[in-house]
Amino acid sequence: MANVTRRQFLSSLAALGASVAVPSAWLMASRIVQASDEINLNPDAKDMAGWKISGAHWGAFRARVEADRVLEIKPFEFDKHPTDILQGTLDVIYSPSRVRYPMVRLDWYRKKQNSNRAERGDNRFVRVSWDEALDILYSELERIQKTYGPWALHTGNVGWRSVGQVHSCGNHMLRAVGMHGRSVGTAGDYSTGAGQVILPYVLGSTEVYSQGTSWEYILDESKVIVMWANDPVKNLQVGWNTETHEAFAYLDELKKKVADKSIRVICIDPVKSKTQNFLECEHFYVNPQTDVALMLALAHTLWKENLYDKEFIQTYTLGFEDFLPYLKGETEDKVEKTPEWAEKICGVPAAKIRELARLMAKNRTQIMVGWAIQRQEHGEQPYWMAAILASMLGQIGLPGGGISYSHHYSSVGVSSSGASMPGAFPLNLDTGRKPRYDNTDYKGYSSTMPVARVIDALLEPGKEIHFNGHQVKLPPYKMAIFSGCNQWHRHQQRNRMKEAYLQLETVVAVDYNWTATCRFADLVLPACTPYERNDIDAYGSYSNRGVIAMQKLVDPLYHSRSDFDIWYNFCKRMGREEEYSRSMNEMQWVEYLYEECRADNVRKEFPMPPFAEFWKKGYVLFPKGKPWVRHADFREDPEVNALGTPSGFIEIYSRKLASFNLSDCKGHPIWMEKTERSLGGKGSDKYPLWLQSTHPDTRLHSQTCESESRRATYTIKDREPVYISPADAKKRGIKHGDLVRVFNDRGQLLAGAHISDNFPPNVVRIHEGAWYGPTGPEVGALDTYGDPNTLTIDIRTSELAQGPSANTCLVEIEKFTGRAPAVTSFGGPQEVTVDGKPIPRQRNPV
Ligand SMILES: Nc1nc2c(c(=O)[nH]1)N[C@H]1C(S)=C(S)[C@@H](COP(=O)(O)OP(=O)(O)OC[C@H]3O[C@@H](n4cnc5c(=O)[nH]c(N)nc54)[C@H](O)[C@@H]3O)O[C@H]1N2
Ligand SMILES: Nc1nc2c(c(=O)[nH]1)N[C@H]1C(S)=C(S)[C@@H](COP(=O)(O)OP(=O)(O)OC[C@H]3O[C@@H](n4cnc5c(=O)[nH]c(N)nc54)[C@H](O)[C@@H]3O)O[C@H]1N2
Ligand SMILES: [Mo]
Repeated sequence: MANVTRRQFLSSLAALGASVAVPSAWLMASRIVQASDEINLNPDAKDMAGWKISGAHWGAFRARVEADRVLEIKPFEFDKHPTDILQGTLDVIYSPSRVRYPMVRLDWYRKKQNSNRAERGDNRFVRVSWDEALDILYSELERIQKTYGPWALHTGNVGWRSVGQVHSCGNHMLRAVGMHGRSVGTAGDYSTGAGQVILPYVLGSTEVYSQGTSWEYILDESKVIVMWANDPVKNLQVGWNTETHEAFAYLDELKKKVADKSIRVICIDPVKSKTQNFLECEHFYVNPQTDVALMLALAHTLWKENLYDKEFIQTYTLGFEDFLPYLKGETEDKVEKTPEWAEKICGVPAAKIRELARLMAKNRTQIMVGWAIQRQEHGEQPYWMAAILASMLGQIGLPGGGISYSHHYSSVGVSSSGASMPGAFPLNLDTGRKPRYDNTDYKGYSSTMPVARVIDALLEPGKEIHFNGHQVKLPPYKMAIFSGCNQWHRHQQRNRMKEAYLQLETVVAVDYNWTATCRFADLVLPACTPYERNDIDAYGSYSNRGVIAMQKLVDPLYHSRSDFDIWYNFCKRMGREEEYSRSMNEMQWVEYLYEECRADNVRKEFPMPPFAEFWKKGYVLFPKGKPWVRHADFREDPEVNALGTPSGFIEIYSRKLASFNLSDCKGHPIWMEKTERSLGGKGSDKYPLWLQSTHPDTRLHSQTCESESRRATYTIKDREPVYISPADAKKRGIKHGDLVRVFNDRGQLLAGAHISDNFPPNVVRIHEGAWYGPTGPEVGALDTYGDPNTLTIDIRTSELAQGPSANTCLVEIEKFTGRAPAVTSFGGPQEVTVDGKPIPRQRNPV
């Protein structure tokens, strides 16, 4: 997936899905949705005449703007299930943590690449002009290419940059830097590192980014829905493109069906999730990180009680007979995977395991797997094992049955309209001209590395690792550029990162927020927010429900500039700015992407109005697509509609994977003990509490954490909450609202104790995305706010996928009794003169 953005990846899959899903007769009858058809104008809508429109991962919205100031933001009239996250949007613009000016780290300003790197993170920066900043950036890239070569520059940037296709900031950075010279890119992402690698071997596609069976079918046909490590009510608040929140209408329906007992929903999760509380459905507790054992015991029951679908196994799968001996205890480990065996590991009584197996076999059962169980050590195994379980149930390809790995993401399950969505500003050099430094000599190092192994590359340069069937030699890069991702939020194990960063000569961050990634950079460039520029975006990531205008609300604040502007001016230093922009400005690009999309849709009989009309109105909506069943075509004819696996069938045993001969991913899924596991597992004597760092209910990762008004709704003593069970709190003398220290051998942080019945003993949670705020730059410094990646472990999921393992983490918690240091995460840099004298930062000098 190197150099393929998630959107491109999605649109190619969506296109595939659409061609299967949408019969042409229906296409012929299509039309634009009229406001009166589908928009229940909400009561506020009539007051919103003249308000501007824009979009975000957390939904489309209207903004009241007066005298170049955004005064109010309300959900777009179409959005019937807006999220509270939207309330953070105003503060995104006016946050005290904005990057205001181009800034250079004090010691780097003085000594350039020979700076004292251990000072990184002390947050002292010198303000420079845009000209000086871009000259510095340009000459650094010249130096890197001349002194080293393309292996020395890291540009891996797959992250949750804002929506908007013209200003897709990663594309701008890659295109501009790519005109200058080559660099090291990354493969995969932090979301589904393990899942997207294992599932193509098993089911023939990543599945995690695939459109899933439509909710209509699920609501009509499913009798049992198993939400396995899955919290859609929390996670559907955001989407990869501007989110429509249409999936919530179906979740409302599901709630009714749970109440009238026509569908049983079972949430298999150590924690009582937001979804389980919302649906008021059944909670099925499992010990953390032990799902594979539970799945094996379910499979064992299906086999032992002859409940599995032999015909399905025979017709659609390969290798069951190679897997069965492991289940029966006839392989090396000599352990039969009985419910009694599993009970000791997963904590679920054997009788309850049998009961669940029978329930799933006797009813139309839809399994929906979330992603957190593959964001842990051996995360490939539960994904593969869940596919085997679903194969044994024999319902894959039936409406309301089978398995899905994506129904908690970006409104998957809301059917696709079939319309085309706007393309993006091109990331690749497409002009036929070569980069200024056309050096392809990577000195034997790989030009692409798995994204979660970027810190390994600094600490173990030149190490050869396996990655998805080939060898990767980790490049000892000297310079890194980050844009549209927050590396010092997303990556694991802060103190290890600090040590690794000592290897870096120069670090550049482009952001609108003064995140920890900026704090630990040498050169910081102020991007403007998406609300300070014009753009266009898809409305709905998979539903392709429409096209949204992102109308500039206000001019860029302070000295910030759009990413387009930044890199256009960078390209001037090579005299290639017109080639970069194709001689089109921002608004011309918006119109160009719209017209391209419109031409496509005219061919598909989805008429769209002329650009000026669209821009004035602010959106185009398309009719909802036809319901669809995932894998139905495969079920209908497995020869003609073969899967993308080596054999074309579901691979219960994979010869290909077995041939890689890996220590931690074999020819079929197996149960493996973890490096760290609670409840008697390794390390639990010293650190008994399992820390899960799930995705925040109140934010998108680190985005909107900068909003003071939003933080006020969830922080405790100004710190990120750590959720803890009443029993664990009591044992430690901790009361709700106490300041606590959470620690292990990797780090320590302050957090606010939030005692909750949703959490069982030995399980605690800190949401990912909490801004890292160390007391100082040194290794081991206390994090004052509560970033869970201060504590997580930076190990691979396996040799196969090399994904991140954030959810393999043990900690201890104690009441904090000392004098609490102030939170250092927010409010920007400490500006200093070139002599190091502090310059006070005004609170909001717009
Ligand atoms: N412990 C733990 N860690 C995790 C996870 C976990 O479950 N547990 N989850 C992982 C997952 S799944 C993911 S996807 C990652 C997310 O990691 P990231 O994608 O890095 O997270 P974000 O906080 O969304 O960071 C996006 C950054 O881009 C900036 N940005 C937004 N718009 C623009 C723009 O237009 N221009 C520029 N220049 N910058 C912009 C934002 O201000 C923000 O700093 O985190 C991973 N990390
Ligand atoms: N509001 C909001 N929504 C988001 C995001 C966000 O930041 N905020 N981020 C988006 C992104 S980039 C991604 S990748 C997805 C993430 O989607 P996921 O990775 O699926 O989400 P998480 O919230 O990390 O975890 C989901 C559930 O898994 C459970 N779980 C964790 N470990 C285990 C385990 O060992 N066994 C079992 N059975 N359950 C376990 C957790 O308790 C939680 O209820 O969410 C997306 N949606
Ligand atoms: Mo993600």
